[in-house]
Amino acid sequence: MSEEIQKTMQAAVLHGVHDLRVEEVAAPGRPQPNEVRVQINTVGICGSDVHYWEHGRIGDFIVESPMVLGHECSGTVVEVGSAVPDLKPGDRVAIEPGVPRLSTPASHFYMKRGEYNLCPDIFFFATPPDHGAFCDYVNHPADFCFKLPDNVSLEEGAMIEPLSTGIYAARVAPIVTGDTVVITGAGPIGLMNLLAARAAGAANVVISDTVEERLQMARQIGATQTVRGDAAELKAAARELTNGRGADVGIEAAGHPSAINACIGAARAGATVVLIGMPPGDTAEININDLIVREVKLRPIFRYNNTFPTGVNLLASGRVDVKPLISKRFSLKETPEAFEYVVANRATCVKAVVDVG
Ligand code: 572
Ligand code: ZN
Repeated sequence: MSEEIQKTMQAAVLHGVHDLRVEEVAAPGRPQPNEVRVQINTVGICGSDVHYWEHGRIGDFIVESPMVLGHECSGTVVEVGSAVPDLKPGDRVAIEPGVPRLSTPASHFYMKRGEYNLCPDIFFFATPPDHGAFCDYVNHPADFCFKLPDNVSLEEGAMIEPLSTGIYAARVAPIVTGDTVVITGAGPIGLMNLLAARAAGAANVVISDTVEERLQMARQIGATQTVRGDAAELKAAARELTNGRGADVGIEAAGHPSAINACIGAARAGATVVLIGMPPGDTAEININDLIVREVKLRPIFRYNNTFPTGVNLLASGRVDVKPLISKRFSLKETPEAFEYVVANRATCVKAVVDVG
């Protein structure tokens, strides 16, 4: 192909704390042989995007130079590299934002094990210094673009990324048919985990939060019980459902020390508690003796791997419906207002999305 392609495009670029600008930037050139050029359609706003906007950093990842935000994205393939076997222009795809660069032996080691989320050199949209997807076009490896069937919208496709944490948690725990699961935290991550847990066959999902609006949403999308109270109430709820044992699986999605301990406390002996939330200050006091005598296994997860094909199937089959979680839509030009909106409406806004195309 040799027609001219656009040299510039619009993008939402973070210049500093509370300084997000929609401006003209250089567009990507021709895709590499293994890449496709994707015209971005929908990008969800993640808590990490908001965190960079509010604080300019997450831990050691510091926004040192202007960075395009956004990593929950989908779009339409507009050009295909010469070595791409299975995608063509016009295909609608969900984009997996994390791609190992394979620049070190360690990276090859983890890639060959299928644990590519652990590759130390992973490229990840909107994690400094890597640019994200609040823009018109990206070039992306075709292996990390997943064709959506006709019955899955691009908006739903963009939700596969946040759903992936739930798919991965359910897989590694594992959640098996009939399980009783407790989830601490009913924010976007907790709610995506709720959807994935039900799809994995959990018979009972008890979810806790301090915000009633979030619990109401949780009940609407499949929570069998919600708890607004403290750790004792969550534990009592889990025990009542399990002949006094406690939950088979715990999923910690609040990132608060008290929620971590509430999740562990509600889990039965021999359970796995999946840790997703990152506590501010990085640490939490945990009773190790309690973990040992009850053989409660802690299983931290870092992003996910190999979840997108599952995500496509869950949406296409109707086993998961992410549509109720999309709370508000904005245009690319309105991205700065979208961030203001998300922060002002944390209790009720689960997922705001930017319709780029
Ligand atoms: O969807 C990917 C994702 N990952 C998050 C948060 C939100 N969305 N993580 C929490 C922050 N870490 S990090 O290691 N980092 C900024 C690279 O602290 C990544 C995973
Ligand atoms: Zn995210």
